[in-house]
Formats: sequence, C-alpha cells, structure tokens
Amino acid sequence: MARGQTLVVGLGVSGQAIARHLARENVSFMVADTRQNPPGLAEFRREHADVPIHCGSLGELDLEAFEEIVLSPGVDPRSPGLAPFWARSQQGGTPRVVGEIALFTRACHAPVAAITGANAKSTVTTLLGEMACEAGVNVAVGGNLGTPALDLLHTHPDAELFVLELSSFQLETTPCLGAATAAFLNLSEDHLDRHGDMAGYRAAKLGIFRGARHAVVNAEDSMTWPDDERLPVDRFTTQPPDGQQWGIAVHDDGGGKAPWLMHGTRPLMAVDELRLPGRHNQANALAALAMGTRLGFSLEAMRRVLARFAGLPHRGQLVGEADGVRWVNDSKGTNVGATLAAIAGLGVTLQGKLIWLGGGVGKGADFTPLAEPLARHAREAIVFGADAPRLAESLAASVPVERRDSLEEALERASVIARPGDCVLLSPACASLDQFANYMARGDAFRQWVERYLADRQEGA
Ligand code: UMA
Ligand code: ADP
Repeated sequence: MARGQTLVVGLGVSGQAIARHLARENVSFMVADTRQNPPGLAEFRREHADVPIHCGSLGELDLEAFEEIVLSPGVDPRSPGLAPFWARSQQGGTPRVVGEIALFTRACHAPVAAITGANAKSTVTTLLGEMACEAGVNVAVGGNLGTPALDLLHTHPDAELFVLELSSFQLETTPCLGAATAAFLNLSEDHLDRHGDMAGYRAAKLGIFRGARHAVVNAEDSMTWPDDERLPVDRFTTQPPDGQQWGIAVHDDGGGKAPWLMHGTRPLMAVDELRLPGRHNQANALAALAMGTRLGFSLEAMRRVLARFAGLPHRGQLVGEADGVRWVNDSKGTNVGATLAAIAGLGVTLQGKLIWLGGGVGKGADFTPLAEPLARHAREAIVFGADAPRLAESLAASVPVERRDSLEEALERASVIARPGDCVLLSPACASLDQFANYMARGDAFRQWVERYLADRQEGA
C-alpha cells in the first residue's frame, strides 16, 4: 500500500458517496468493510473497477500506511481496531481519521445550515429546505436524511445553500463544520450503545457548533446549549418568549385572542395556521423560523410553508379520520424522547383521549417516563412486540394496559374502544426490527390497516 492513500471504511450509502467523491477528485483510495460480503459489493466493483476492496477485519490491514481514514457514520471510531488511530488523530497525528462530512466541508463553498438533535431533525431539515425554496434560494437538502451530503455537491453544483440533517455519528468525525447557522433541537436517550452515556452523546452532538457563526437551541433543554459563550444564539421555547426568544404567547390581531408563534414581542403567525399538528411541532416550526430568519428568508415565505407543510410520512401523520376518531402514524417515534413529545404534543390538542400503541425493540431504554403523560392523556395503552412485557410492567400502575402479539391485533383492540374525540396514536418508543423490516414498514402496516378498516366501515354504512 502506497503511503498517502485514503482508506474508506464501510460500503453502505455513505461509503459509496465517499468513494464517488474521491473518484471525482482523483484521490487514490481503497475501501474496506468489516462484513465478508457487504450488500452492494458487486455494484461497487462495477462502478469502481480499479479500486482495491478489503472485506473482513480492519486488523488485517496496515492502517499506519494510510494518510487518511474516512469512516462511514455507522463505524465506531472507538472500536478496538480503530481506537488508537482515532485517539492519535484527535491529537493531530496521522493517519487522520474523519467522516464523510469532513470531506464535505473541505469541498463545499456555499453556506451550510445544519440540524441535529435526538429527535425532529428530519422535520426541521425538510421545513427549512422548503422555506429556502419558497424564498427563492437554490438549496440542496440532505445528509443523514435523503441524499448523502457528498452527493449533494455533485447533484447541486450551483447550490447557494446546503441544509443538512446531521447525526451524532456524523458530527463526532467532523473536525470543523463551520455552519452559517446550526441547530441543536433536543437531547434524550438514544444511541448510548455507541456513545457510552448521555455526556458522550451530547459531546458528539455539540460538534455541530464547531466553527459555527450562529446557533439555534432549545431554551427548555440546557443540554442543547453550546459551551462557547461567544456564539450568537437564538433560543426557542413553547412557553411565552423571554426577551428575544422564539416562543408561543397569546396575541390578539383584532380577530380575538389566540396562541401565536412569536419572536420576542413580534407576532409571527397564529398557531392555528400551522398545518403540522401538536405542541412539539410548534417547537419545530419555531426552530426553522429562527434559522430561516438568520439566513434572510422573508417571514411571508416561511409562513406560506408552515401553512401547507403537513409533515413527513410516519412522523405524527394523520392517516385517517372517521366517527370523530383520528388515526395517527408516528412510527418514527423509535425512542422514549420522541414518543413523549408525540404523546404530550398531541394529547393537549384532543377533546377526547389518546389510545396509545407502542412496543417493539426498546434498546434497553427506561420506559417509566411514559407513565405520567399516558396517565394524563391516554384511555388505554396497547402494547405489542418484543418489549411488550417490559412496557406493561412500567405502565400498569398508571394507565390501563392491554397486551397483544401484533400491531394488527393492537389496532383491532383500538377500534373497539375508540370514542369520538379520541386519537389512536402509533408512536412505539421502540425500534421495529423484531416484527418489521424498518419503521417505514411498520408505519405502512398501520396505514394499510386503518385504510382497510375505514373502507370496510364505509361499505357497511
Ligand atoms: N460497517 C463496517 N463496520 C462497522 C459498521 C458498519 O464495515 O463497524 C459497514 C457495514 O457492513 C455496511 C456499511 O458499513 O456495509 C454501512 O454503513 P453505515 O452503517 O454508516 O450506513 P450507511 O448505509 O452508510 O448510512 C449512513 C447512515 N447510517 C447510520 O448512521 C447508521 C444513514 O443514516 C445516512 O442516511 C447515510 O449514511 C448517508 O449519510 C440512517 C440512520 O439510521 C438513516 N442514521 C441514524 C439515525 O438517524 O438515528 C444515525
Ligand atoms: P429525526 O430525524 O431526528 O428522527 P423526525 O423529524 O424524523 O426526527 O421525527 C422523529 C420523531 O420525533 C417523530 O416521529 C416524533 O415522534 C418525534 N418528534 C417530533 N418533534 C419533536 C420534538 N420537537 N421533540 C421531541 N420529539 C419530537
């Protein structure tokens, strides 16, 4: 192996984007994947016939010989084979160990708006991207969501702005992002298997502020606040704003008093005008407004987007409504923090009660924080999947709990007990992998069942 070469680790979506980028830049590189036969290998060989590929343990490679090692996000820089190189690289030594976003920042010459958080990243990223479009900006949107960041450079060579959703995995291997504006939306337990504890998870996410010129953070979650006190910061809250915060307060525009999204004392738009449902989405709208304002978008353009954006599939998505009962697919609620937001956010908007459907693979999370909001907002909790017993045990003292084997059986039960004004909410607080290919397949199963059920009722009526 010639010294000076780059090693790309991981042959997934990100690794393929890294390889395409290095090939375009005429950088000599090889790829490695710790799986013996990673999916996409044959396709990769066809696309990059001259690129050496190593499948198997990284220990079989002479890592010292590389100048740079570029990791896919799913590859842990602290894994045994990489840890010494990662530690040395942190001290400025070689080989440099970085991730895809480090290569992106080197090659990108347009401003970047970056979004991270345990939850709501995709929603805020998409909202901000739509706002940019509406404001007439040539924008490219991607990252952890949709198109990998490095591919955006190629698909949008004339972009005036990049809006990127970034995960903790991507941020920890990015030495200096240099964002024009960077949002850290919230922090709750997730990915602790990789980051060790909440401090490690937070430290990785704080990477979003390295080199940033502006920050947007959650006034109600001090874990999202940057350590660097010199960084200009906008804060959002779902409470009445304090000073120049972005918040929600009662305002009368002549048509009577109503809750409005506010920037300090400036009314922005009535909460009623927002198409996205729930209190948590009001927070998301405020975060996007704060970023968009910093980027110079007009309030009119941003309001038009907020009035029409109905949300992404599987995130608090209304999939059917009949007899006063709403059926909401929040299958992307795959951790306790997300589900707490969905329960509290939707619960406060209901005339009736929630019928909550949850379960799957709990990733070892503590479910007890769900008990209090469910006691307040839910008629019943119907649990299914691998961690149903643990969920039932955590909730039974606070809310009526029914256990079912499958999502379909949980839905049957929900249809029997739902009353007008209620909302049947699938927000499982768990990964789906015990019973589904992914959270999208779970959400699709929910939607299909609801559509069939509502069609049958209509036929029967
Ligand atoms: N691999 C190794 N060794 C390892 C781990 C993985 O060789 O120790 C190999 C695997 O065998 C596989 C490849 O690396 O061939 C997979 O790489 P990856 O896990 O980094 O996944 P990608 O397909 O490259 O997708 C990644 C993100 N995945 C993760 O962070 C786990 C995608 O986010 C992202 O969209 C994509 O890069 C483009 O940037 C997905 C995700 O689940 C949506 N993200 C997590 C989340 O949102 O919670 C962080
Ligand atoms: P991410 O990309 O971070 O996973 P998404 O926008 O896909 O975020 O939303 C995932 C889930 O997060 C939603 O399905 C919902 O349950 C929850 N969620 C949405 N908004 C918020 C918020 N402001 N705070 C906490 N959780 C939220």
